[in-house]
Amino acid sequence: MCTVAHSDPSASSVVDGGLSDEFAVPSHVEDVKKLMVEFAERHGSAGRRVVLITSGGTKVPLESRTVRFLDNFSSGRRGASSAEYFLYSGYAVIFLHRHRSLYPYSRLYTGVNLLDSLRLETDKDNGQVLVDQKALPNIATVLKSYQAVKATGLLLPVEFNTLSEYLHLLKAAAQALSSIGSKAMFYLAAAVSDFYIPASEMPEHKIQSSNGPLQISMKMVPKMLNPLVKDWAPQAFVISFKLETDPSILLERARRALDIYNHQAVVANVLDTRRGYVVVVTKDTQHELVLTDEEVQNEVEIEERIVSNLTKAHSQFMSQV
Ligand code: PAZ
Repeated sequence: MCTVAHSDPSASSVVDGGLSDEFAVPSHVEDVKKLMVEFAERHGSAGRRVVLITSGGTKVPLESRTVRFLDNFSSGRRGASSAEYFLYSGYAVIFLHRHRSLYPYSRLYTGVNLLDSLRLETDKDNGQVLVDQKALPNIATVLKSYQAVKATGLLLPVEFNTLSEYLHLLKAAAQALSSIGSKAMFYLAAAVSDFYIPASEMPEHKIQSSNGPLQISMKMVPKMLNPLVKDWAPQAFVISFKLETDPSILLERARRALDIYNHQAVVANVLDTRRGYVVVVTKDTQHELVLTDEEVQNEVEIEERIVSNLTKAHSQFMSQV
């Protein structure tokens, strides 16, 4: 592992919310950043808007040779389905997602056992393998959309495994997108841990239960929104997400985030109702997006509404700068 070189101005702790002091820079970040810079410039110069979506949860290890970790509930469904709706709306998408969380298009088949949906045309081992389209509903349409997106290079998937990777890749993405100014949108739907154990305070080996009950002390993860909005991509359209379990504090927390970070909108949601109800909160407005029972039955997805609301707000934002 290497630590952040203080001679690298882009890694200076003045603009990274303390990131460089606590989290080592993963070795592949510079290479991924080059891909993101090229992606942003290619699509920006073609007049296209680019959205960075963060998606999935984060794992926080308790031991450096990790046996145990603290995880969270996020499946990555919101990020993956939103990516599809942004692509339909003409955006190019950088999809910064946790390894093995839901992925655009394939997310529709995560509950399916692949082997139950295939059959052999003949008994021969090298014969054709056929797909049972009943086991994979709409597979032809979905496959066409997926292949079209791949062929046009509109989707750049970037994976993270650790919290440190997530933080450094988000910073790299923000710096990469700064070149396209207000055409960039940040859609920060990942559920990122607020707490972590610094490497220097983590036991190396598996914590022994024979030592009795465990007490852990965790530090606060640096808030990335602050340097993102102020320093890394100050012209971009930035949306954060706020999840609560107590509905009575949701809107106050969303408004507080807008006051502190001064970004454009918060998508506020409650754990149990998040698939059918969200509120898009801006400094001056508050839009409730709700699915009716009938819409839920017809498999309408709330992400379609969220993306439609935010792409319109993004157009307005761009016309004002
Ligand atoms: O990933 P998912 O579809 O299961 O859940 C989406 C979500 C609840 C993680 C997202 O809407 C969200 O609120 N993200 C921010 C969470 C937070 O840190 O407050």
